[in-house]
Amino acid sequence: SGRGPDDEPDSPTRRLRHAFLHHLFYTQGKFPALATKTDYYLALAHTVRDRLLQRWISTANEYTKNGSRTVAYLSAEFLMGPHLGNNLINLGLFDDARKSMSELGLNLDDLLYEEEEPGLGNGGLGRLAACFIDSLATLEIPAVGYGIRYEFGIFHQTLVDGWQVEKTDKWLRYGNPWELARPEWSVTVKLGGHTERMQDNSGQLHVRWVPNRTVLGVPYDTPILGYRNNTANTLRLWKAEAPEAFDFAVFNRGDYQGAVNQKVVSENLSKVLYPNDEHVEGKELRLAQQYFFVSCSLQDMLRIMKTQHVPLHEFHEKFAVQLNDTHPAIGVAELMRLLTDEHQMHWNQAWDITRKTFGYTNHTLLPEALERWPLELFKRVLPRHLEIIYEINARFLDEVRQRYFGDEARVTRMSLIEETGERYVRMAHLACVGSHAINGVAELHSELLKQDVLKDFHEMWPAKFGNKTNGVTPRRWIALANPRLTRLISGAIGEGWIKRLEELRQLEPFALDPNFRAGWREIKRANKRDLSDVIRKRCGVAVDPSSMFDVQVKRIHEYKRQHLSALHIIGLYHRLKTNPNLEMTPRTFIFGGKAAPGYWMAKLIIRLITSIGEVVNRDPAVRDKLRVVFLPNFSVTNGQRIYPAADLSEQISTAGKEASGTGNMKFAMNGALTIGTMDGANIEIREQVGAENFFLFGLTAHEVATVRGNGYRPQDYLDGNAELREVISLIRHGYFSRGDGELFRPLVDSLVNHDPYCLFADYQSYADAHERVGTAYRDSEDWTRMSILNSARSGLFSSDRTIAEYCRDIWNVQPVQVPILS
Ligand code: DL6
Repeated sequence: SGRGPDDEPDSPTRRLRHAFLHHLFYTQGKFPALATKTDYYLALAHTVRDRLLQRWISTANEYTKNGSRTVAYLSAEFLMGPHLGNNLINLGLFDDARKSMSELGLNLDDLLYEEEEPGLGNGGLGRLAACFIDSLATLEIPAVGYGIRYEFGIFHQTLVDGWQVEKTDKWLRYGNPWELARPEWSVTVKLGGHTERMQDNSGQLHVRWVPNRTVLGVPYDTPILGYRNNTANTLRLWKAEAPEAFDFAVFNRGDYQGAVNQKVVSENLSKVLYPNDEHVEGKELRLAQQYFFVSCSLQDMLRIMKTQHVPLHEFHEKFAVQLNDTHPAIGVAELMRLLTDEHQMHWNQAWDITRKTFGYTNHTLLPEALERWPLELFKRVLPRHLEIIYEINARFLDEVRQRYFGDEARVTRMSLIEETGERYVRMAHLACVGSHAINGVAELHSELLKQDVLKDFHEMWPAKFGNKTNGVTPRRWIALANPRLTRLISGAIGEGWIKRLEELRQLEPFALDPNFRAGWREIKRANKRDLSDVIRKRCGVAVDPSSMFDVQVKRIHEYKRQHLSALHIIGLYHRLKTNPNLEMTPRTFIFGGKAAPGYWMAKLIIRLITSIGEVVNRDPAVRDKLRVVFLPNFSVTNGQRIYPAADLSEQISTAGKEASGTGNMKFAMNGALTIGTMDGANIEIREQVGAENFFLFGLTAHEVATVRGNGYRPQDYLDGNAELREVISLIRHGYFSRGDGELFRPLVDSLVNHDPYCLFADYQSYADAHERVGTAYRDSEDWTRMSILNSARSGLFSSDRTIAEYCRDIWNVQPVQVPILS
């Protein structure tokens, strides 16, 4: 046979193969007979990393030469997901890698699944940060993501007897080939202690912060590639270390434990990610973590300015710093401290620079998620910052008093310090006062911020407020997660959509083409078969890929209402048991998501879902029509298998509670139809895909407020709904808990007596919407048409669009093209 181009001495596959074998030998120190799958994964990861380095160095060089204005995205979480597949996609080497691996008898997919994903985030907020830095690189914007290199990321979730059990995430166990430590750029961070004042010869007052300990921040850099360009930006995560890891003086006194104590205490700062998403606990270590990474990052920016000879007063021209929620909001006080205490800048000038530097994004409307720190705790950790915050507050409240003469109630509401009862520092207020731009993450959310949570601030500074509807990266969430669909779409409209997602619109006419629809359906079926295999292996449940895959994956929270779906499943079960001949679209309900370890009710919701699964999946009378599975350990990796296989996306939060949602976007892009409330970005998704291609139900945010304002009584809804009564009665009487009437009592009592998230008020509307879903799904041609339209009209939800808006409206940054250095 003739030699194909792949056998040419310098064909990409051949070069990859060589480089791979080289790394297997010289980096892993193995030869094939001894190599494990991890060795193979690591050899390929190093092979790919080599191909990033040239771009990374060229990018750094270009930015330095240019002195480009740079986005610094400060986030306590970056939920990156595995790097290898994404880098192969962005480099355009995915197919070559597959070929070269198969020539060596290896399967690329197996190697991809060997990567332990860096789970350095809880959910939506951290994943958004990851999508954003992907888009920043793709749009060629000079940017650095700054965060924490947690040694243990979000816990691994296992299920034991239907309960969530947490296991430590040891993601660094086999090393991390994607990062480079940069100890030469370490910085020192102070903590605790007290402040002292002194006057210099000219009579000027200086403040000195005398800490009671210092910690070293060591940066670990990961390259973030743009899609098919030469940009490789940096994700810089800080690891905490002791300045002196071993205290010989203490050791010599015979105290080994004491000698290593500092190391242990210091390293605690970046030891573990707090696993709460929408609930804050006033933990000292958490505040120290936040301050640690923010101080490291701002000091790093000052260092960069120095090397580029940018004068200090141009800080805000060199850096646009975005606060991803309030976790980094202490940055406002820290930049003031750095400029005034450490660089002797006058307060007014420093304040002007600070305000021009920061932008603040809010991600939640839940009161329990708004960060506030008990004053005593704050003072213990950051005594100097408390003084600075007092000064900011005094000047700010003067402004409020002037503007709203005599309105002391407003002054109290807006103060950076909460003084009713125990005293707290309000981080959202600090972020608002210290930023020039404030935004929410979906239209409704941004409106509710203005009307409710940040009303006073909006009244005072309306021009500061704006909306930036979230988006997700189509590289990871379509091109990588759904290669079959990617091929079909690119075959029809070319590959431009991967960079310009709005081009998906060109798919619309194909929705009317029966051949295209057949191809679309076949892909969904194949993806469902793949997911069925995963479900069989992980849950031991056989599911039928021809049933409708009805999926709800996200953090478990009462406001997200996984239990509304659970109640409805029980309703369906009840209908089938009482009428075995009932015609019903066969459905597989798939759940996934982690509960915060201390959130008891969320854990009970998981237990309810697994318990329903145990009963329903075993019952021969219904098992052809209903299956219920809870896939453990929802993660980026698992999401990549789940979204492409979904027929129906459940986005059923109580209206007015979900800031945006981003899973809703991933589902729609991959051709799932949505059943959802008028909440978060659902509203914009519905607007885009068309009301006729979206299953809407439930109260609006306004109606929820009215219903609650009128003294909501869940019992009334129960009295008026026979099916709901049966559902509650089955749970109450232990039907799903082997007769144990106690197990779910807290859940049932909460619903019947309080129902804070209005499940009962929405139950019938939800059940009716599901009837419409069932009917629609039976017409598979029409369902496919709607599925194609959902995908075709999802272009707005690319994070490229979101980032372009931030660049234009908030950051005022321009792209910089990177040439390849040879
Ligand atoms: O903006 C990203 C994401 C939204 O899509 C979700 O709706 C919202 O719940 C989530 N918020 C958090 C809360 N963290 N805090 N604070 O993760 O943000």
